[in-house]
Amino acid sequence: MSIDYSERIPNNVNLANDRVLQRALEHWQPKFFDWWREMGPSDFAANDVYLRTATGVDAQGWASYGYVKMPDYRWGIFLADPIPDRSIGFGDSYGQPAWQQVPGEFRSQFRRLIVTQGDTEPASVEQQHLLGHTCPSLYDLRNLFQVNVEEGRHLWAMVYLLHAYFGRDGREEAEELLARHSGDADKPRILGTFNEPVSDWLSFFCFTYFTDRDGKFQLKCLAESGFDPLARTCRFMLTEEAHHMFVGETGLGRIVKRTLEVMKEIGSEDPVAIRRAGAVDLPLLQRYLNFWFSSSLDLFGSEVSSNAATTFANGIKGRPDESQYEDHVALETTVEVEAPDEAGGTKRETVGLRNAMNEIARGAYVKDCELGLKRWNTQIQRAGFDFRLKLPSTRFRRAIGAWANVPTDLEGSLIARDAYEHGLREWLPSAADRSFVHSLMQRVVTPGKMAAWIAPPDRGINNLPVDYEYVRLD
Ligand code: BYC
Repeated sequence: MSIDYSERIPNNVNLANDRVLQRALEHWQPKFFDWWREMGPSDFAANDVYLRTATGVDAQGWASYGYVKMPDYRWGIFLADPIPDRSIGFGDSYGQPAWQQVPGEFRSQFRRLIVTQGDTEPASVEQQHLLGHTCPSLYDLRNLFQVNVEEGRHLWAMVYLLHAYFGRDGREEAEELLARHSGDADKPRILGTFNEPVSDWLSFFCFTYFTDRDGKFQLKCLAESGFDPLARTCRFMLTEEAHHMFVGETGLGRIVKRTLEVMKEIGSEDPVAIRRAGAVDLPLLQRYLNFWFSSSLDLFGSEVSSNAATTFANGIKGRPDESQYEDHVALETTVEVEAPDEAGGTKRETVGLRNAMNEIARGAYVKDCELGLKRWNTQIQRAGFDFRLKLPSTRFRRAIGAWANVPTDLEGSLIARDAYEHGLREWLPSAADRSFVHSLMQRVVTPGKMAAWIAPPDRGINNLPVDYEYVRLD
């Protein structure tokens, strides 16, 4: 079904045929606008931004570009086209027809996951609230705003499900999604990483590289769901999500490129000299990677999780790319999971495969994270330098799961707590690192110009030149 843009809420779910639902969503809409005005990108409401808007969910329609003022962006409800005769791809109901309604017995489990997913979307917009003021270029400013409006749309995607399938509880949850706020002492966002400040662009690129990538893998799991509207929503969200990770990966790659140029120019690898020349030294970048990677690993939940086993058994949440596995029921198989033992060492526990689903998703995520590091290390090697970026161990600095609060070094070796506390000072960004990074955050808005700490992108958006006026600021 094509998207109806004549409606107050653009949609391809035939909203006009369900007046009650339409009215309920139209009632929520002004609250969303209020939230966007208050918590979304600060200022820039009156500026034209060269944005991508979905006008259809197929290959031709999903990316149509043009100048839009952000408050006029057409946030709407877009589900990927249904797969005819789709059946449930995993769990106890494997092979049965996919559900078009939420089965009553699984209602609270579905609601919990949809609320958790929904909560992250506005959270990320709140985290990025102030970044526009310190953009390194107009190109980057536009990308930030593209990410922001799409996260707003992803909130709409979850709010639609809550309103359409969860009655009064769902409407209340939708209100709560606008009431919790990132970092709020009384009403924080649900998951840890979404309460971390993203107050500089290095953090923004790390966030879009690592945290949006968690989004990719969680959406892949939910795109497998037996509840068809959820699966279709997530399939379409994944097409938009790809750009967010592109922003992170190219952002970090451009920082590495610029740093290498500076290192060659000054003929030094000394962090002090590199900083004096206005670039981000690689050890500093490594500390930011350590921070955001370890925080994002927690987003997969515990290594051994009865919640994960239940949602898999019930056909609610599958594995990323479920079709690549042979056994979709996963009832008989066991796997080994590593955990710390009571004697200060490590042990291997044998657990049912269903209980290890979080760990399986996390493993796929880690592999995907490694690809970017490989590329950046090739850049560094080609430039003739020995430094290599590295992901820390998945045991390092965990707050959730078997390794929560277990002191380890970056390699994952167990160490004494005071050695850990001491080590954190060189493994994570220090106050001096953060204040240096903040000192670099000077706004650059001349079309085509870049801040001195980041290289220009290889190409512009939608085949336009890099010096295109992606945001009209006057
Ligand atoms: N922080 O059995 P456990 C995205 C809670 S990102 C705080 O270990 P489970 C995006 C957990 O909720 C993707 N709490 O794990 C990216 C549970 O609490 P309750 C977001 C945490 O339940 C960038 C308890 O610990 N989508 O889209 O199997 C920009 C025990 O749970 C954390 C989803 O996450 C944490 N890190 O799995 C914009 C998908 N981790 O319920 C957007 C939906 C766990 O006992 N969510 N807990 O009070 C889920 O699938 C699951 O809730 C989780 C946890 C994967 C998060």
